[in-house]
Amino acid sequence: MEYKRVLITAALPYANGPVHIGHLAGCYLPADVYARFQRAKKRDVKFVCGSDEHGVPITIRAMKEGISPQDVVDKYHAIIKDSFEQMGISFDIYSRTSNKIHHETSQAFFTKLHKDGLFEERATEQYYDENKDMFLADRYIIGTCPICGNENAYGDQCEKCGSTLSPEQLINPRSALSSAVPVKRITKHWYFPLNKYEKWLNEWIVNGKKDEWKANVYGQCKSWLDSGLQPRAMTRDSNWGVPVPLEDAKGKVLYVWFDAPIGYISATKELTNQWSDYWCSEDTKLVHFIGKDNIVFHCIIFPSMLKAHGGFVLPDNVPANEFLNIEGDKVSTSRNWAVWVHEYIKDFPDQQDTLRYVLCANAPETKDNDFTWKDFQDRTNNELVSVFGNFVNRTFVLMHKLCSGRVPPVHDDLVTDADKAMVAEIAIAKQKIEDYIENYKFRDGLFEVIDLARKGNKYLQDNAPWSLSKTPEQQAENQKRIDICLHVCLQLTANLAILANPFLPFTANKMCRMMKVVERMLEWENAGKMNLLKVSYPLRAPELLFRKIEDMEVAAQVEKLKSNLTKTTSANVEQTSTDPSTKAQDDKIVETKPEAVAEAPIKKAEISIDDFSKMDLRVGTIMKAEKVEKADKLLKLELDMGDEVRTVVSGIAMHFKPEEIIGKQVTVVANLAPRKMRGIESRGMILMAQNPDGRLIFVSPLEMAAAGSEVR
Ligand code: B3M
Ligand code: ZN
Repeated sequence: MEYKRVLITAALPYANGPVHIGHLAGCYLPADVYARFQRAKKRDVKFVCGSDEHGVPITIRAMKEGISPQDVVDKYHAIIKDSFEQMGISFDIYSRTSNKIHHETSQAFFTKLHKDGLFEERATEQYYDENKDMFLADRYIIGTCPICGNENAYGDQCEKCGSTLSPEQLINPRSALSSAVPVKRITKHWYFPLNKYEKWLNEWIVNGKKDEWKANVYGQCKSWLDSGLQPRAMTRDSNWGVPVPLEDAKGKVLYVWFDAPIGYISATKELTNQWSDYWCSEDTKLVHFIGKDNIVFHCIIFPSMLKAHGGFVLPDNVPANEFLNIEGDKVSTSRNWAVWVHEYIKDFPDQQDTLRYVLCANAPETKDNDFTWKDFQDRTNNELVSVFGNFVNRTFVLMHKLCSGRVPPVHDDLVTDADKAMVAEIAIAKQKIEDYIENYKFRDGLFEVIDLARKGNKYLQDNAPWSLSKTPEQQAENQKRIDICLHVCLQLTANLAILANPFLPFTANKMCRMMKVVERMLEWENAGKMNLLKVSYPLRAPELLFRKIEDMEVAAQVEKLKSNLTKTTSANVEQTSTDPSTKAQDDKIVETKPEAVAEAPIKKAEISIDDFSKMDLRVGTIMKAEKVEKADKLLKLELDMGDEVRTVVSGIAMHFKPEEIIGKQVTVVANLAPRKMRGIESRGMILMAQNPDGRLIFVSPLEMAAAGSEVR
């Protein structure tokens, strides 16, 4: 269907720290490429974003830095906004959820649902700090981990052993704010009945969207839906956030994942009076760009909220990316293992497109990917500089030298098939790039841009105008062929500017300056034309489009990463993106039973290396675990295998509680023939070590490995 408008959102980053290149690669860069392309297609585009300034991540950061939450958001909002601007992320608005308009919009949304009688009110017991006079979010409760004995485990997670916890599991719980022993108090909250939307969501996602949405996105939605949805509290006890707009809700704020996505609507309102044309009309194409940890909120919870409210358009697509690791290790803000965008800009001034290029060429579109400084150097030097930059530079230098600085004419009688073939490639590339971008395959699109420049280089090399002009006489004799060749190369340069523009906007602008054309030339419909530069039109001298990255710079960056690395302490708080206060909520607690004693190990017959290499061993990350009904020993696991999510049924239920093992990395025999257990198809087996006392231990990589990594 043809849409009238394109409404593009990018996840609102928490204003509790600066943004790093993983954020860029995962969400903001693809969103920007898409937005720039849509604008170049002259579509009616709004690209909205802003800082997410509520929730536990902010208050935790405030506690850590010893400043107020307001100071935290003011500080990081400014840094984040500036980083995006510097990197050319072309939001139409970058707002913030502390704005009045957002408070009003999200409160009105809540009020509408409340008036419609949608919320269920529930009273539950929660930990309360009597010294501070407040209820404690899970992250604010510290105690001894029941699994590993770490005395500084959080109410939602032990950072030492990685177990997911709930506050009730902590031994000797204490308040992180005052160290007081918390007491239990009854508190009332408003629950959104997600369960009532299950049927509709199934209809909409499973029967409707599966072919369009990326496999990782669809897979996560499906597994949430399959395990059944529960009502979810949409309010919290806190003094930081959007106050719940009800009489009997003193000291309560909207749950951050209730208010934050409404931030997309408030930002659009702030941007234009015509906001409802975008949000409330069926001919808007709404696209949410996010990271994979936000999938459930954008595909399940927010759409249900929109549906419940009524009158809003639903997302057409949610192209979530996976994660970008750094130098082989997972990004960790608490360990400071990250490349910060504001620091990159300082270290590499005017090299924005270089980073945009590398991050897009290596984007974690279908699986987690790794960023290394060496790869940054290689891609810059071997692709941007040697292929794209080199082609444009050679074309300009030769045109100045052999065609007196003006666009040479075409001499029809001397045009060859090779010239025509080169011209034809431009239209082919245009179509491919367009299709790739429309389908959120930005890496493939960018590859086509470089490939076209590569073809330009080859064309130039084959014609070698420099070898036709060794003496003035020879040049005079060959001038017509020289003209044709450089005419084609110059028109190709103009076309490359158009095709590269969504990806490399700074470069496209420089090229416009060199060609003395206005930026309007960059409109997409102009791609494929061979008269973008008029014959005899004088052009400027070439500017350097990209520069080489030196070995020294690579070494310095790697060194910087390593020396910045801090050890995790309990005082360090990960810049989590999913609100930690709710993590344990959807997990079910399972009783463990006494463990069986292991049998003596059996010595097996010797095998050859070939026998061994038949096994495809992989690292998988446990994303979900649940008991299999009527089977005491079995757990059904969902494993992130990098490019797919797998279901494996494992006989470890007597040894582990499902909620303890979420996030653990395990070794999987990935090519084991599938088999059905209790009606569930198990695809693979996980490896366990067994202690003499019968205890089972996961065979896990010592350091976090990318999901799907081969074990050899
Ligand atoms: N702030 C999580 C994140 O920064 C959250 C996104 C909100 S999008 C409405 O990844
Ligand atoms: Zn622990």
